[in-house]
Amino acid sequence: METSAHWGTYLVEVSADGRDIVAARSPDPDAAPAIGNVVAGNRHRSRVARPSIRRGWLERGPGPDSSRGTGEYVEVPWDTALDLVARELQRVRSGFGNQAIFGGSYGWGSAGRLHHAQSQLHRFLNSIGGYTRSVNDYSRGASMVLLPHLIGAQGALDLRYKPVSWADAAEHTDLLVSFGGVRRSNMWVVPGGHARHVGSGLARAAGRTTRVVNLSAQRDDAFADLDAEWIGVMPATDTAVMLALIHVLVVDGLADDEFLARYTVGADEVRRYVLGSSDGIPKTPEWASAISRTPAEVIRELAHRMAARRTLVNVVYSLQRGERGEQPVFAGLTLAAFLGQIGLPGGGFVHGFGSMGDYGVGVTGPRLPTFPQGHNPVPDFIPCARISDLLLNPGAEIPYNGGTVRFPEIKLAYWAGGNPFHHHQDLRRLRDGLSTLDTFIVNETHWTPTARHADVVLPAATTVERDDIAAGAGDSRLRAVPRAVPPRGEAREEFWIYSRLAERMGADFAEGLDSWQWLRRIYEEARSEPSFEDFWRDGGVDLPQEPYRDTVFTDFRADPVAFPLRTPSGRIELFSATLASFGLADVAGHAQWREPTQWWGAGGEFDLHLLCTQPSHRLHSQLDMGTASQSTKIAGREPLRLHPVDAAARGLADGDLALVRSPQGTLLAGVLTSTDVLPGVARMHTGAWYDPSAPHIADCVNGNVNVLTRDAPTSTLTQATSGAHVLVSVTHYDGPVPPVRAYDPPPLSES
Ligand SMILES: Nc1nc2c(c(=O)[nH]1)N[C@H]1C(S)=C(S)[C@@H](COP(=O)(O)OP(=O)(O)OC[C@H]3O[C@@H](n4cnc5c(=O)[nH]c(N)nc54)[C@H](O)[C@@H]3O)O[C@H]1N2
Ligand SMILES: Nc1nc2c(c(=O)[nH]1)N[C@H]1C(S)=C(S)[C@@H](COP(=O)(O)OP(=O)(O)OC[C@H]3O[C@@H](n4cnc5c(=O)[nH]c(N)nc54)[C@H](O)[C@@H]3O)O[C@H]1N2
Ligand SMILES: [Mo]
Repeated sequence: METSAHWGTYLVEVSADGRDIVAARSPDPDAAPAIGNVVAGNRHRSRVARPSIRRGWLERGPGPDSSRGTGEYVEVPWDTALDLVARELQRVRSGFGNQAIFGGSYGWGSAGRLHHAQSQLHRFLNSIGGYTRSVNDYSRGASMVLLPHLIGAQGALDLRYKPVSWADAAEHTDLLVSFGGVRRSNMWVVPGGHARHVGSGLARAAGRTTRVVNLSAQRDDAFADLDAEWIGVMPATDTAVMLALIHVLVVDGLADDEFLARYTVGADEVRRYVLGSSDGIPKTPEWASAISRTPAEVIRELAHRMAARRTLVNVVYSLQRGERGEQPVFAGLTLAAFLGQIGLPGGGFVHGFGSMGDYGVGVTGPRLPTFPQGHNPVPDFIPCARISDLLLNPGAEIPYNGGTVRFPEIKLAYWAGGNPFHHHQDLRRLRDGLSTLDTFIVNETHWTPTARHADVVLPAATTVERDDIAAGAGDSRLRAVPRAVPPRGEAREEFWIYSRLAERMGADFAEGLDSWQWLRRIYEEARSEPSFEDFWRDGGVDLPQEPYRDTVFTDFRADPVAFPLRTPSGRIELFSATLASFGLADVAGHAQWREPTQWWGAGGEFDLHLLCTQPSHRLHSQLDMGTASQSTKIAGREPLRLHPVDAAARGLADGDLALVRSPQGTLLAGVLTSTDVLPGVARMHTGAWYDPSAPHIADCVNGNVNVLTRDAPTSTLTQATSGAHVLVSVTHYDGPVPPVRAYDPPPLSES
């Protein structure tokens, strides 16, 4: 039977009694290893089997509680749990107003179009009067705020959905200069899943005709088939290299002044800045080399190569998940503008080659079925990465995108389809934030650390346990995703949960339909043929593969007056008067280098720069207990990869346990040495489940990087996560070895 996840479409085999998934496989040679997590994960002891209430909350009632995350749960019948939740929502709503409910929000959940956890939760909360919401995402939260100022909101959207395609690159691009490489493992994931993995195949094809240059701290950020040239750049210093490339273009007469004059505003401010006339510091390759450790000659020579050929500048998402994360995006776009190839086939700027499997597939898709969320009358919102700030500082105001956001007082958070103990930074601080709540409700498939901090945990069915429809942007097929096995234990579809809650609260969530009728409805609202019956019987319908011909900038290049960008000037804003008018201390009108606190030049005790990257063998934290994910662990924990020279200096060898420290916290990791990473840099994947079971040894003994990261925003403009980078110190751990308890359910008793 076929099923679909964000990590792809694959086949599952069901046991003879029909209850269990016993095998999962894909014939696709580019299939994601994460498929290998599903069999063990779907029936794992960490599944939430019954509605569960934290004993402390059950006995003492709602209220702030710093013991969340410890203690036992009482399993109760569904009716009891739903009554409690409905009554508590009613108490908060009538006593404090709907803005006191945080519609927790962020998270990748599962891939279906109907059983999309957040759409379901948001529709339910809207049906009872709304909630405080979050905006933007953890993926490219800084770019989402910055780019509309530079290329217009539509341009920023088009850059995501209609970028220069891999096919354009294969045909036209001579040189792909990629800051952050092109990671094959990241292309295994597509939001919504794809029928076939095409991203890495398209990248491989482009690699045959296009010279790829990987500017990164890791050699294997560009996957082997691309035969890329590696230029080492210390993390968080790319902006300096980009400015130096512009400096060379200007000084050596290689900048495209005609393009700059016709299509951009602000090139003069940039020229003055890179030449040093505005701040006394010429941004020469020698200057950048002292910051990035990239040899000056290499920078100079690269600038000349870029100007001589059709060149595409790529900035991967991770660069903007750091302090002042908007700057490498701003500088990358500025560099492409100085080359003057924006809007030419295969030239200009892209922001996401190698970050997602659907980026650059080159196909526009039809409208996909969507579950309507209704209307939220509550105006309050936060940029999503400010969740701890919200909970810890009710009433406070923060700057955001030139305005201010005021934090309402939150009494109750309801989370579904996301794992803040995976996605958020500084978990100690997050725990403090969650302890301020009166009530924390979580729908989960598994006893994740987030579920273990909740007061009420409602067990949700997984993708293989319900009927759904799946497709991603630019997909080749809209798929029927039939239920393969019954829900585990007493798990239910969230549709069922919200229908029952809404009934209790006198609200209308379901409009009198059951989930199967809704499946038909959202299908029929999006398509008239084939009929829903035929679609379901055939297991799906092929979608037209209409290639788009480049991009945001093609029409604009042809005629910037007839097709202006939707910026104040109608052009690309290399200097944005709007940004400058905000008067922010940390973001100017043009791209700038300023020293972050998290970089090698900071010096001091925390002497390794840790990259926190996307995990190859799972999606974020999902199914970390699964076979594929566990196969990557070292000494039973998340690996810490570092250069052999750095390992030797600390007395570390492959397979050892390391204690990793930052000012925020400590963790245990398994040591893996590699010359694919620059000296001074270390790498851990995100997504190991938080394990605080031996606090005398470390805050997390399983290797969740977010005990180390800082809860500091990218900037006062964007307020996004800076979790990709943190400075750490690493020592050999030779104490008693604590067991990993992250995947054990909490103590449970029956009511
Ligand atoms: N330090 C650091 N941290 C990072 C990043 C980084 O670079 N560095 N990257 C960030 C990025 S880009 C992202 S996108 C985030 C991802 O953060 P998340 O999206 O929060 O991470 P997931 O592990 O995918 O969480 C999804 C949760 O939904 C649950 N789930 C699955 N299906 C269902 C369902 O049907 N219903 C319900 N109710 N639950 C379901 C899963 O069990 C899982 O716990 O992490 C961010 N965190
Ligand atoms: N297998 C798998 N694939 C995924 C995901 C997953 O969980 N698993 N998550 C998906 C999601 S939600 C997202 S948002 C994307 C994220 O996509 P990205 O943000 O592109 O992914 P990362 O792996 O965080 O970073 C890619 C590379 O950037 C490099 N890098 C980090 N910081 C810097 C820097 O300052 N300068 C330079 N030059 N390079 C740097 C790192 O070496 C890293 O290997 O991935 C998606 N793909
Ligand atoms: Mo993401």
